Amino acid sequence: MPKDCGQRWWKEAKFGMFIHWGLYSHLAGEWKGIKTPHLGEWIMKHLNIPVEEYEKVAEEFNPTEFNAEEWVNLAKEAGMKYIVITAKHHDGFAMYHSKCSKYNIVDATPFKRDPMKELAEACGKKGIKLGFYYSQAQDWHHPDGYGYGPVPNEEKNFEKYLEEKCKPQLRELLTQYGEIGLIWFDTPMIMSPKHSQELVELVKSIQPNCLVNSRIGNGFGDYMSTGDNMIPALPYYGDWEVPATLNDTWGYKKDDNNWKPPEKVIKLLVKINSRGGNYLLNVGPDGKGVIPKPSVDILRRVGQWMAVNGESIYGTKAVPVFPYEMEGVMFTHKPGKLFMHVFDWKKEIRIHCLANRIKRAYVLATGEGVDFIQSYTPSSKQHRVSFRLPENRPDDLDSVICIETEEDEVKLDSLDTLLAPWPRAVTNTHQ
Ligand code: JFZ
Repeated sequence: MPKDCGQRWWKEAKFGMFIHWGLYSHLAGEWKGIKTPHLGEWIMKHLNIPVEEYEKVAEEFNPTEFNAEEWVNLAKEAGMKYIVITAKHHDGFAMYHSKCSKYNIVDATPFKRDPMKELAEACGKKGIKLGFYYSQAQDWHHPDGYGYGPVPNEEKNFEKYLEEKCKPQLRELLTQYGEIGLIWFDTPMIMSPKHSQELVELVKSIQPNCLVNSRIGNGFGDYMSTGDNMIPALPYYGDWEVPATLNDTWGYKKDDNNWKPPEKVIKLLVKINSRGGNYLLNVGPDGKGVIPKPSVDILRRVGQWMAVNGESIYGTKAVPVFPYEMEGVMFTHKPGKLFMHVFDWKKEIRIHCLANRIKRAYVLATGEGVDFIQSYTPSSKQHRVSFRLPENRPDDLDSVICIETEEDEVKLDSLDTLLAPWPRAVTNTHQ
């Protein structure tokens, strides 16, 4: 990602709120008594709802309990620094007042309000960056959109859709809602490199600092969006983000209550950050504009932890891979500080192969000093440090010890020195 200060905010943020909200939220995972077994926002496709019938859902969609300030306050309370909301998902319905398609929340529903306008104002007031999710290829409402109706995609005029709807709507989103932090494109499908490049240039021509994610397609974008809920196995020394659900759907489904508990969310946040990534965690508001209470409760508990331990998350960078696996402990890092996240509190924690010179160690939440003994064994060429933890842990989910080091970077011993070359005598005798 360019090191332009205008885009550094994203690298510092580490934690954002994804919001999937649309006509599908009103259906809540069910259509004419049939429950979709798949993602809530894909109900039109998976239950084969004809466009003419799905359109009529707009006549019932009236999210009168929507409150932009409440949503932004929840993101802030959770410690999230940015919001990405579905301006138009694959169903083609615009959740803002679009002039180029009457198929939008102001013109087609009894709600008549523009929630993106209200959200933009609330984000501006609360210092939260706003991004828009935009499905640039799939559009199940425009006759030339990818995935529209029964017509084979190769028989459509995709360029016509791009010129008539996709590009005009992107211009609307980038000129009518103030500063936009990022456009979160999704499922490029048949987009050519030329198509992807044109959309990136369109975004940057209007708001040069607006970020674009990699799902614009064809290798373009300022950072990589991983697969849904997928975490790179090792530190990935680039700019990347994990889009993730709190339960098993993005769009609201009234029967999906498979919520990730706060301790799992915090562990995922720490794991993703430890490998250098951002965590974009989703909420799926219902058809009345209400974020499900379990989501709210989970994010509030995560926020309590973030309020005390946010220093161990914001602005962190990837930690090199320790040579040994460690149970119940993970690390995040910023120059001169290594944050040890202790999930299983105990009297003593021993860390092998940390070669840094430690200046001091303390409980991040309280500042209480933590005694430690460092040692080095020349014969094994390995460092070892033993931390004696206070009796009481500051947080039952994740207690953070800050280890201040002389060096900015994390220094680790290598196991290579122990992988002695196989004695020649036992090499293959058939050579
Ligand atoms: C897409 C959407 O289809 C889905 O509805 C949701 O919005 C999600 C965030 O994005 O689903 C994807 C897209 C890409 C991958 C997986 C699911 N992928 O690259 O693995």
